Amino acid sequence: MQLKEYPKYPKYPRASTFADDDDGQGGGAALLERDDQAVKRPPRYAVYLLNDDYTPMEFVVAVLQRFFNKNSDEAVAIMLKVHTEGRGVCGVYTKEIADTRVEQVMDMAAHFMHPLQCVAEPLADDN
Ligand code: TYC
Repeated sequence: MQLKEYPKYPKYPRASTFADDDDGQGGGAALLERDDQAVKRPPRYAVYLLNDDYTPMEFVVAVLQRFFNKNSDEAVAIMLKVHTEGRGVCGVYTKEIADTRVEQVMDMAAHFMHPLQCVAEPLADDN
């Protein structure tokens, strides 16, 4: 079904007030004339796996599937990237979720006594 765009009604701006809404209105911040208090996306964190010489490849693939929702092809590709390049991104999350993923990976690695390392790093400001 092809719907016409409904007329704009600035009195009640749409809930999202991010600067890059792409609605041709310059974002809710301008609309509300509150540039200084513009809503920003929360900072995001990339979670990385680091290579080592001892953790079995199968374990790394299992971790990527379990905690980062990768299918087996994606998991193998990321594991091989880490294996050959030293590190690779498993996912990008808000701080709490990134920290939780790191904790889960480190916990499972310790349980199986593998030296696998997982770290979270802030992405360059993407707001
Ligand atoms: N280098 C490991 C091996 O050869 C495999 C490996 C891949 C380990 C990725 C850690 O994050 C890692 N068994």
